[in-house]
Amino acid sequence: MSEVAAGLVSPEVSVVMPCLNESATVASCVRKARAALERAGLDGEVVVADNGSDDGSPALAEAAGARVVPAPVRGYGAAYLAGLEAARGDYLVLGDADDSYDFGAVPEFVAALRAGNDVVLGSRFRGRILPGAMPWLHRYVGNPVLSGLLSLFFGRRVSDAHCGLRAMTREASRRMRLRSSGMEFASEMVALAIRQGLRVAEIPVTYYPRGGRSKLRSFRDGWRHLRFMLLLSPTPLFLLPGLAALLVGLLGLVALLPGPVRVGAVRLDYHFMFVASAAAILGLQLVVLGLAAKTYARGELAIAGDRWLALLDGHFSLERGLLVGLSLVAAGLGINGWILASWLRSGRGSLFAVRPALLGLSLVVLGAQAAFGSFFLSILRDDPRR
Ligand SMILES: Nc1nc2c(ncn2[C@@H]2O[C@H](COP(=O)(O)OP(=O)(O)OP(=O)(O)O)[C@@H](O)[C@H]2O)c(=O)[nH]1
Ligand SMILES: [Mg+2]
Repeated sequence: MSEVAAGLVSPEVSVVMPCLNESATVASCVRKARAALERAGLDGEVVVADNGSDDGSPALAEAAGARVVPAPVRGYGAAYLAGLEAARGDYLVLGDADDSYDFGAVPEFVAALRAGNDVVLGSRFRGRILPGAMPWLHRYVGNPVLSGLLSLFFGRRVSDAHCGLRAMTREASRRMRLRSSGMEFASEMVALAIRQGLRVAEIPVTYYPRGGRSKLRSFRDGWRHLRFMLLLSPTPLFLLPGLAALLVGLLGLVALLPGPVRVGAVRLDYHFMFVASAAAILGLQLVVLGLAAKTYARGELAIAGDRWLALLDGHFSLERGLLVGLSLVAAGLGINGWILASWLRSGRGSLFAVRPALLGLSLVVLGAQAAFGSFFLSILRDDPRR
């Protein structure tokens, strides 16, 4: 038994595989990874993280030369978290135990880490996808859409956010503090690497048809990726749609105040003013929620450097928020008070001042939202005992 296998010295590379009932393939994956390490003269170990196989996979993996670690919690991410915890290498290479990736590429990933990258992602879309390896729903819808959203939300183009063959340094793993338990672990690693400004590279890889049965459930796991990304992205989730709705709503309210507006052959009237009012109110609601979510994220998730928060830090105070909010309420009440007064003065006859009344009502609601929203943001931002 070598010193590495005996646990006396830390190996340079750990190849970590999550495994759930992969008896058809896990041994061959372990052997391929070990052979690749040996060929490249790399000092390494193979760690298989299993949490519930009942088909003898762990024993097969061990016989093929892996160190098997049991993961207490179910799930792809949970298996990786246990595997990474047990891994001792400075370079960590991650890959499925289903023979869908060529572990012969391990040295290439290690070389990319040695070249200074913190995270190296395989890309099947820049490489090759063999016939039968990926169903069309994943190939043309799921993967491109989710990878595209991840690129958009997190600000860096990645061509294949879910490739199962990837690598990172131990230092990057420590900094990211990954914790997703399901398939969204793949998205988490890419998203956090980008957020934390780590050096991310892509290497084209080939995707082979897997042996054994897939553990991936398209809709459940697709949703887990999507919800993970949304929960980390208040800007596209709340702020951008909120600002757009607020702007369109306010413009509509102002434009329709004097009377109907013609846009080409269409006449926009009251109905659209109601829509505009609702849009403005909803928009401000979303903006407040977005700012609250960002404020929370700064404290809880230690995500700094956000320009919206910088804007809040520079310009927001509870008093200013209240001043703006209460001024809007006063303006709205003023408009509706004036309408009421003229109605009373005219002998309470028929009343038809829908446009200004709707503007007034909208201003009251927007102002109240701004005032209460300011309190809420202040609760999140300030210690009241200061
Ligand atoms: N330990 C453990 N491993 C899991 C679990 N779910 C999936 N895996 C393993 O994680 C790897 C990826 O799962 P796959 O079913 O291959 O998912 P996929 O690669 O996205 O889908 P396919 O393209 O169909 O292979 C495989 O090695 C699985 O055995 C789990 O709950 N626990
Ligand atoms: Mg797979």
